[in-house]
Amino acid sequence: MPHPLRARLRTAGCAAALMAAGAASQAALVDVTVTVQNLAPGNSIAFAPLHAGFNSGTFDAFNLGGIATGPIISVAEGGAGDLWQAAFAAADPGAVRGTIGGLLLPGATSSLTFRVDTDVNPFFTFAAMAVPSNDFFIGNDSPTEYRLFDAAGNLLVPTITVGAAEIWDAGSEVFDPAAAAFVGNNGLRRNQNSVVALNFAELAGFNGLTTGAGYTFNASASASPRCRNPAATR
Ligand SMILES: [Ca+2]
Ligand SMILES: [Ca+2]
Repeated sequence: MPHPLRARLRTAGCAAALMAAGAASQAALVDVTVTVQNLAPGNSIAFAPLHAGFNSGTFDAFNLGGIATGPIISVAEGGAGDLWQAAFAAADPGAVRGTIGGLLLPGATSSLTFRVDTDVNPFFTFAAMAVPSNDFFIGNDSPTEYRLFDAAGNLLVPTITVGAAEIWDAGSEVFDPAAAAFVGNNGLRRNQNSVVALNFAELAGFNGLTTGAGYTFNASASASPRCRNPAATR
């Protein structure tokens, strides 16, 4: 029988994060509940549904300084992530993938339970669009950045915290509030023809606009390199 484990992906006071806690396990098969929590201040950034997968560490969706391709663009521009999921499945057929929750507003939490063979899929990969934005997202550049399980199936990483300084600009769509998801018309997009870069400063350009959820946006993003929530440390 699978061992139950609880994982929590928390968003620090500036952007988003994974936290797992539970009994150590010996068997390869475990049920892992991943909780994603948006710890951004009220009226600040929200996240599209979080795409995630436990995997073998081979699916690499993007590179800092590289041209974004279809799979990560499908996350960064609109959040649907359909091409990201398909590319993940093609690159790593044994991965256990899913999409956690719906629109994650500031302060909100979503969870999903995955049945994971820790021998086959010890790594965790995630990606979600940050909104409002044209093409901003969170996610791990290296597919082996987060090894959650050791060879014995013990949980190694109970928490992943993502700060504002770790928000990516896909470089695929020009900054334009009129074309930004959550505050504008996504269909008005224009090509940026750039590369993946770290960028959260542009979020302030949406301040004062009314979001699709009805609140007036205020980025309130800070430059601290990792806005780690004390409660989420491991
Ligand atoms: Ca990469
Ligand atoms: Ca952009």
